[in-house]
Amino acid sequence: MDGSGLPVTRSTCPYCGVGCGVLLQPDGQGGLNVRGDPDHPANYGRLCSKGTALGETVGLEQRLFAPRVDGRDTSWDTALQLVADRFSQTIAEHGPDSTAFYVSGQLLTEDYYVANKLMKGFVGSANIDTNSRLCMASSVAGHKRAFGTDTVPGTYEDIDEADLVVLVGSNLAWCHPVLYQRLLAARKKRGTKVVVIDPRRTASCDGADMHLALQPGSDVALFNRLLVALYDGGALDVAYIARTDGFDAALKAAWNDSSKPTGLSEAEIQAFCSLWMSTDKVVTIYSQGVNQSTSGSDKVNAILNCHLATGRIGKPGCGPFSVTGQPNAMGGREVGGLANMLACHLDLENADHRAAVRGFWGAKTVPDKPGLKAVDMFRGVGDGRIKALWIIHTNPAVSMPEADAVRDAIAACPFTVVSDITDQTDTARLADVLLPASAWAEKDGTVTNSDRTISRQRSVLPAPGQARPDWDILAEVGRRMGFAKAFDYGSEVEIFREYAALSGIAGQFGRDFDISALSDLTDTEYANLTPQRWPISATRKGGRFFANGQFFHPNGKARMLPVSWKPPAAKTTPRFPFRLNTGRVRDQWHTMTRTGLSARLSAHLAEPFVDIHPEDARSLDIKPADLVQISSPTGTAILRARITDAVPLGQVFAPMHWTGETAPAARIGAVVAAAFDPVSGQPESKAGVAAVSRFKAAWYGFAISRDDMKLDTDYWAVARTSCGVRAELAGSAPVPDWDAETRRMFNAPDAHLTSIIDAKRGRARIALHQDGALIGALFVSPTPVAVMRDYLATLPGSASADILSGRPPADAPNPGPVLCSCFGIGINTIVSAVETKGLLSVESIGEALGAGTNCGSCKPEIAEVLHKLRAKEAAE
Ligand SMILES: Nc1nc2c(c(=O)[nH]1)N[C@H]1C(S)=C(S)[C@@H](COP(=O)(O)OP(=O)(O)OC[C@H]3O[C@@H](n4cnc5c(=O)[nH]c(N)nc54)[C@H](O)[C@@H]3O)O[C@H]1N2
Ligand SMILES: Nc1nc2c(c(=O)[nH]1)N[C@H]1C(S)=C(S)[C@@H](COP(=O)(O)OP(=O)(O)OC[C@H]3O[C@@H](n4cnc5c(=O)[nH]c(N)nc54)[C@H](O)[C@@H]3O)O[C@H]1N2
Ligand code: SF4
Ligand SMILES: [Mo]
Repeated sequence: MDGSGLPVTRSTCPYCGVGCGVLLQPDGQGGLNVRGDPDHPANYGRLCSKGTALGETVGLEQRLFAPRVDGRDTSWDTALQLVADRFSQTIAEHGPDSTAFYVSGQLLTEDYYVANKLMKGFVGSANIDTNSRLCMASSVAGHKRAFGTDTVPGTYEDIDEADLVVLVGSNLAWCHPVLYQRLLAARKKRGTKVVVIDPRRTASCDGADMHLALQPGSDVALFNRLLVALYDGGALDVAYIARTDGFDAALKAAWNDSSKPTGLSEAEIQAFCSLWMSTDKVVTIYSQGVNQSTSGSDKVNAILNCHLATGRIGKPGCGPFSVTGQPNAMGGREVGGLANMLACHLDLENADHRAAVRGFWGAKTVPDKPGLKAVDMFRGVGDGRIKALWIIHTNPAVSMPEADAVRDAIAACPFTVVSDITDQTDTARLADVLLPASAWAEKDGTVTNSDRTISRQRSVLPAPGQARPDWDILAEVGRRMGFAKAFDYGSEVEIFREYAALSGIAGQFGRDFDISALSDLTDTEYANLTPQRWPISATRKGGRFFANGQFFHPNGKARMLPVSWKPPAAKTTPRFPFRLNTGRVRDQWHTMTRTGLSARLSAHLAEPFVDIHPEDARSLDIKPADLVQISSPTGTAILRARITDAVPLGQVFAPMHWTGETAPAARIGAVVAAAFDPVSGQPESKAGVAAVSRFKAAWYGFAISRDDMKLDTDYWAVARTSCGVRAELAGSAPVPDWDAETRRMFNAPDAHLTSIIDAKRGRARIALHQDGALIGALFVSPTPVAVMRDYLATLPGSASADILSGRPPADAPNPGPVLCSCFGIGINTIVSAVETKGLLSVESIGEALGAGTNCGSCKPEIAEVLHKLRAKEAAE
């Protein structure tokens, strides 16, 4: 309870792996107030823009309320009996390996545990894989090779205490913003040096001491150079190396890589190596630029080698730190959600481990071979090996590489079940059976964040319609398949206790993961569980791993791996001359089913885009805001060009977020080939090849609308606004009658239409009013439409008689595109405040306007604006 009299509940943010604590306060009318939890050890009250906007994403407008079979609403009884029968029948006819589950690092631990138990223990196949295969698999493989288990030794306190933080393939400022704020705070206090290793210049480079724009995929060569430099410079920790095997072979492999291309100058490499060498407290944070690579596991081991060789691991302020992407990516690894793991960090290939888990579960058999990993799983769906598929809490028709082929495979699968909170996703639209899951604010359970801290997620809103928690749906299917006893769960806590007890067995095998001290939590203790870092057993509590040089290989030592540089799988050719890099933007989460509901978040970057270097743009005759077509041997996407030297020559970068729902021509996953790391099975989503050309649009359009529009042009992209939607459009064929087309698009046959049409020049400006209020407007031009978009987006619903000018009246301010989404402050407002008030720092802008003072996620971009203004002033 707080001053308002409404109850406050502690929970966890459902987005990234930082795992920030939130205070949730339902307003009693379906809405939710969200604040950072000042007591949570991950964020101490801070939230980023996405966390701050959580309350705007709990609306029910796109929710799925009832189970559906073949598109028709039905009862749970009918739907779940069908799922159980079809899975049982498929297993009986074609064997357990003809079925598969594809799940998610966003499932709660309890959901995940039940899914894994059902597939590995009772269906009798290891065909359960997860979107973590696209995300964390290379780190898992690298950790297991080096440490003997998948142990993340780093903690958030290490970032506070480090003197050098190296970000490798991590855009921390946008993807783990609260951790980045924590790094900036430490830097302010102790002058922490920051190095960013990333082919492109990102928001994380702003203010970094060094940005190494290495050639895509060359991280192994760079860290091998570092290992040799550590040896040459006498910076090795010989006593610690005695706790490892394989140093000589690793060093030899590193030597052999000495002349391998990194794209960096000798001076840059030397500067990096000497900074690393001369700093005792080094934390290397790495993420998808490392993992999503055909040499991802080797990249991980190249980094681990350097930390092991210098003993910079297991000590405060030191260590390799693979930051997890999804809120429960870590928990999913703990429960064994990947096709090549058992549960609780036990090994599928180990007969003793299998026997122990089988006995504990009371299962008949546990598979002794890994199941199909994501790429192979969907290939198996495509070629008919998989005949019954259940997809839970993930959207593979968008997020898998070769997404068009994956979409077609799912569509053709004889029986596909999808559990989601909405029916409006590319994957949900393909389901034979669609099951309504409760969403994060309606669910109870636990998640584990990047630094092994287990936190509670707590339900504060009622589940709408018939929606049910994922574990509950899975357990009932288990019971209906004939495994009544094994899936006899009445609540989350029963699952959690069982899982914690199983981890005790893992602990007895000497595994790292052990939370057995939580196996006898009472219901009340579970309800009140505070964030805790594992291990949590009678003998171990939250401590550091590897401080004593004790590892999890049979001989107790770590292994250094000999690793060698390999180029990305796809080679650029004259036909496909560009390297295609993909990733994330600050204010969207993956396929946008939740963040896309927030107008504030959608205002930051409202359209899919591709970043291309100015010289490449020039040689391809691409002008700012042109649409471009990106093609690869596997697919095509149309995206808006942003011309910027943040990407190097010959490389393009596109975000992963847009889908068939929001911009059907812009599904970048279709362009990404499914080449994968042979060790981890993780796809190379960051180093595809592509051809780039200008999209020959006959016309471009920009629309604003109060209601959803009927969009079916060659290119369209829609984003939510505070009063409806905005859409970018383009077509390759001329439109003969814009007035008629507009009425059709806005589904407004009777609205009052005003238009200015210049057919000769191919321009049209059309407004539709109803009862004196603007319901929509369309601006068409043969070149990209130049209107004040952010201003226009505020008009639907108002009188706005003079909208056809496309700009605000002379006396109205035009704030420009939103930079600070918390306070809705546009770039023009910031520029004019800098110019008129002589503001010199991000802090002074914050004081004057408030921008950047809530979550701070936009601070790097404000700094960039300041930087550009200063450069402009200097040039004048
Ligand atoms: N805003 C936002 N935050 C998120 C998410 C989101 O969807 N939106 N998703 C969450 C999830 S699941 C994940 S996994 C994380 C991902 O977090 P990050 O890994 O930080 O994000 P990405 O943008 O995927 O990729 C990081 C960087 O890798 C770089 N890179 C590409 N190739 C190479 C290379 O060969 N070497 C190196 N060193 N770098 C390279 C890219 O240019 C990119 O800037 O973010 C999490 N946080
Ligand atoms: N090109 C390219 N592709 C990538 C990446 C990249 O960098 N580049 N990154 C990869 C990575 S790291 C990741 S993690 C993946 C992420 O990709 P996905 O996991 O496919 O993306 P999400 O949008 O997070 O999908 C989550 C789905 O779960 C639904 N959902 C939300 N809450 C619940 C719930 O409580 N229960 C259930 N059952 N459903 C729910 C959402 O509506 C949504 O449809 O993308 C991968 N794909
Ligand atoms: S950093 Fe942002 S997205 Fe990540 S957990 Fe915290 S509030 Fe959520
Ligand atoms: Mo991820």
